[in-house]
Amino acid sequence: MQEWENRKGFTIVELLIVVVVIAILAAITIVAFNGIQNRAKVAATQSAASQTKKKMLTYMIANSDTIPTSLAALGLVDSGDTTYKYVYDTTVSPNIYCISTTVGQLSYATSNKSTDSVAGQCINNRILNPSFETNTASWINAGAGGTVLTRVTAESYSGTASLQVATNGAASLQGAFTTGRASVLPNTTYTASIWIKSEVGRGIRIEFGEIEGVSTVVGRSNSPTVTGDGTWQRHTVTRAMGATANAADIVVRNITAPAHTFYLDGAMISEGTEQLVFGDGNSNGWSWSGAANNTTSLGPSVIQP
Ligand SMILES: [Ca+2]
Repeated sequence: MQEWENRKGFTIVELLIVVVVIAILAAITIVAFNGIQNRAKVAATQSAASQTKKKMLTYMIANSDTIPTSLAALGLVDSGDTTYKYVYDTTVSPNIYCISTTVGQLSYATSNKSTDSVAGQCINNRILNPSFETNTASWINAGAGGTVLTRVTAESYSGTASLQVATNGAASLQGAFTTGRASVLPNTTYTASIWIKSEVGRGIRIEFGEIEGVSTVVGRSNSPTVTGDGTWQRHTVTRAMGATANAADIVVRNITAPAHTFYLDGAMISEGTEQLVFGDGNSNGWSWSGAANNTTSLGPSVIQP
């Protein structure tokens, strides 16, 4: 017994305590390292976006305040995991633009409307009147007659107004659509989305139409039918436009006949398949391409969480 008590070394319990302490210290170090690494990545991406802004301003000074039609003119070329997106409009005065820099999964943007870099990748929202802030222009009723469209301020998802759609129940598939068509490029994929607040238990879908010529509908892609729950819900559908496409529209349809009053807001058509947070010329870092609230717009958006 005496020999046992005088033994040198550690007991199992002591060794376990040491192992646990080392594991905790290692975990703390890893968490701290990841935090520093993420902050460094954000800072590097923001810095790259700021450099982009300086290059653009320098170009504009040398070119009578006009912007280039390609980022190559600014010396910006994709390399490694750093990529750029450039959306712009040289038909308006002053010219408007948004350039986003993406490093890995992080995107920061700079635009004619931003002084600092803004999180997000640059996109065009091709819907002409996306948020009904001033009127109901570019939208009319769809389906059999008897649907009344009204701009209201009692409900809104974005800004202070939305479009109230009151169907009279005379037929199924009544609703509203964008008669002011969105211009799109052929052989390009777009995602259409709109926020809808409908009555509980009522089914609504949106249809994303592909148009060629003046007004010929080539085809439509339907979203799944979403059942209303009394809150704002986003309806989304993606379509790969064909070789003859020049425009697109969004149709919102109440699936069944009984009269139904619902609200639309935050409509967007953007290039690509990613579901991005709604943005228009009133959003941070965004510009209207013409009259506020009634033209297309461009700016940075992040992936919808
Ligand atoms: Ca609105």
